[in-house]
Amino acid sequence: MSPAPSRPASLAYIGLGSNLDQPRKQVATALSELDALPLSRVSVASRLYASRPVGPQDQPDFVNAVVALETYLSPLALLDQLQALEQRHRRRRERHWGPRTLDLDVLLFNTTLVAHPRLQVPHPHMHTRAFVLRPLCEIAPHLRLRGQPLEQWLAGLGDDVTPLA
Ligand code: ROI
Repeated sequence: MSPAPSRPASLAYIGLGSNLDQPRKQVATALSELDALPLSRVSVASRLYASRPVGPQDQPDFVNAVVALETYLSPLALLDQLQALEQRHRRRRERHWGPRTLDLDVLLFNTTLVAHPRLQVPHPHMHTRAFVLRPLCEIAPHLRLRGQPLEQWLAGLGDDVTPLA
């Protein structure tokens, strides 16, 4: 991620999800594309997980993962990059909460709160979603959301999220 500016990098956590067009491949490819984003590098990536869909059940299971991304981009510049990357995967989203080729969500950005029409950070639903919390817990077990450890949030949710072999 050269050139290295003099200020420290930010640490963003990004959630990845796919349930269309070879989801494992979509997510695996996106992991290396995230590492190649300008002024950014993936410092840790979770394993890939299979998860039952949250929302409408008449759609395929998802593949999910979470990465920690060191970045010198601002939250909105990062969002622009993630949306461009989704488009390169010819993102299809057939209906609200329906199947998609690739979804990339900014979950956390340092301890920054972002309340912008295009972006809310922390992601407003992340503490309710095992498909985010389980991989996040693998790479950042120390994190707390709304004052509560990830494991505690997970304990209150059905656990239908399992690592892929
Ligand atoms: N369900 C699962 N299991 N994984 C996702 O990534 C996912 N993404 C979504 C909705 C449709 C809410 N459900 C999901 O956007």
